[in-house]
Amino acid sequence: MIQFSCLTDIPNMTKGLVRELRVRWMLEELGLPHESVIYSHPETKKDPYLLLQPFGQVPYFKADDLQMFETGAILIHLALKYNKFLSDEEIERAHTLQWMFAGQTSIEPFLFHLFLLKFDPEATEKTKEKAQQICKDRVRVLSEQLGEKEFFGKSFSIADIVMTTVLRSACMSNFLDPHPNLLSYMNRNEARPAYKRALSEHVKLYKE
Ligand SMILES: N[C@@H](CCC(=O)N[C@@H](CS)C(=O)NCC(=O)O)C(=O)O
Repeated sequence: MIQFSCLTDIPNMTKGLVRELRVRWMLEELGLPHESVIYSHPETKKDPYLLLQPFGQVPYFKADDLQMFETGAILIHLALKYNKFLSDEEIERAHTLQWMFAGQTSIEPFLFHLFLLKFDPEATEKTKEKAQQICKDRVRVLSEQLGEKEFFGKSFSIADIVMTTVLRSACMSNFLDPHPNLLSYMNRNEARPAYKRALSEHVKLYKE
């Protein structure tokens, strides 16, 4: 049985933002049986957890003889193994990977930085405004690039799993409001039955 790790005892404000949701969503899309292994935050910082995820983060992923970490790599592995959500046509595949990495490296770190600043008592208003502006600019470029397209590639792909989950925190800060195409993109992807199933399992980890 495929297994992946997730956290319990984590703040309610991270609901729907933890990266394990991406792996859940992919597994639901693929219709693969899976189980999540739940850890407390302190447990992830010591052995035996560190043997599975050396940075002490979630998720790790285990299937048969394979043990790995890094959400993006897990999604690529699953897409290649099951030949879904990553085209085998060279140009389309390259563009899917481009948008997947754009989500993870050109958008997510800036949104995360802003998230951290919000809870940093030493962060000045000026620093927060600057960080906000970077996020707004990145989201604007994304909106321009998506244009009237349904997805970042020709069809739904691992790039959309990453981008949708990355943009959830941008949604919470209302950064998508000036961009109806991105709002429709989010609605379209979040309406997928596999996403709904994944999110419903994910939120069960949180105590109200
Ligand atoms: N690059 C890693 C990042 C994993 C990561 O940041 N996990 C967060 C949850 S989204 C975590 O475990 N945070 C708790 C911590 O760092 O102590 C991946 O994509 O898998």
